[in-house]
Amino acid sequence: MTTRDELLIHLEEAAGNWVSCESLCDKLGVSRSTVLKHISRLKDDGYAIESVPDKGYVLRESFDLLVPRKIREGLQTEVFGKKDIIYFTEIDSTNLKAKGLAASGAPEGTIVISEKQAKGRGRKTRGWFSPPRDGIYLSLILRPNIAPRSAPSMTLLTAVAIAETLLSVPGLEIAIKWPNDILARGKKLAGILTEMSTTGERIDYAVVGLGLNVNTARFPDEIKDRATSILIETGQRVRRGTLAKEYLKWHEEYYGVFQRIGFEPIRKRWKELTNIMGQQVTVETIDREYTGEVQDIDDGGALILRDETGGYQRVIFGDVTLR
Ligand code: BT5
Repeated sequence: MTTRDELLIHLEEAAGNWVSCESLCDKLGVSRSTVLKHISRLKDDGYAIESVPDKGYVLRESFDLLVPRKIREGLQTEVFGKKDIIYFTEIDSTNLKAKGLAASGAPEGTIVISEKQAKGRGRKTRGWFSPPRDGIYLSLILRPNIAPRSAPSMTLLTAVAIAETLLSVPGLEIAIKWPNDILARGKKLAGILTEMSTTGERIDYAVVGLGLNVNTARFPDEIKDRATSILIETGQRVRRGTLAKEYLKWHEEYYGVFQRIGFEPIRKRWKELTNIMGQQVTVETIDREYTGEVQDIDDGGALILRDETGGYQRVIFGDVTLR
């Protein structure tokens, strides 16, 4: 953890009480000027820190930070988030960090979470807009015992877990779009990035990254017509910590179903939560374009299309457009 993030966690744990500069220097093992520098930068980044010469510092409005303590409080899981929660106020990408940790042996259930991403990643070379403290940017390390060809099912399982989480938010109308989007009234509310490392027929680890727009009020021009947030949809701000915990609970539950029973129950639920069954779609993949009516998803999470000639096509990855 960086000194800056440790400092913020100390202030948050003080729960609205003043913390002296001396005690921060002691706890962090750094000089007074380092503390002052980090406090000043955190303030510049919008953290509500007050300072008074004889008292020290206090963090106001810390109720919705995604610090590990807030995630652990009341978390109803056995494994997810019960191991390490690696927290950042700012990082390039939580998926990148999680992949590094997984490669050096971090156990299943480890999560990486950040208040902001400087280079949030989408699929291929795309980006993910990740403004500070507005969304949930969370990556989960998994070590599923499945063949690499079944990997798309991890993304679909995650989509179901996110959809279940969002169903409890009043006034939100959501649908899953194959393979990795959650839409609200046709606009993108959440995206999933699943990345993995394999050896032969084995998955060493998978990292499942969730980007969810919670209290985002505005999007950049390039995406403002296609992106939305819970705040924009419902007019209400929602606590990110509560949502993140709900998501971890649902994800662990479906992951357990997947391991005990297989993909079938998830496939069934996915089909209830998507709006693309029976729709005419175009799917753009790396090397070609498919068109047809969505018939089904198969037991590995691939999309099954029926084209004009009555032939069936199986598509593993791609970008879907409704026609
Ligand atoms: C995705 O890619 O939807 C996967 C997004 C995953 C983001 C999470 S955040 C935590 C973890 N760490 C990471 O670095 N990434 C994951 P894709 O289907 O390729 O969609 C990307 C496209 O969505 C972009 O090209 C934009 O058009 C649009 N977009 C970018 N930011 C958005 C946002 N915040 N909300 C809605 N749409 C967005």
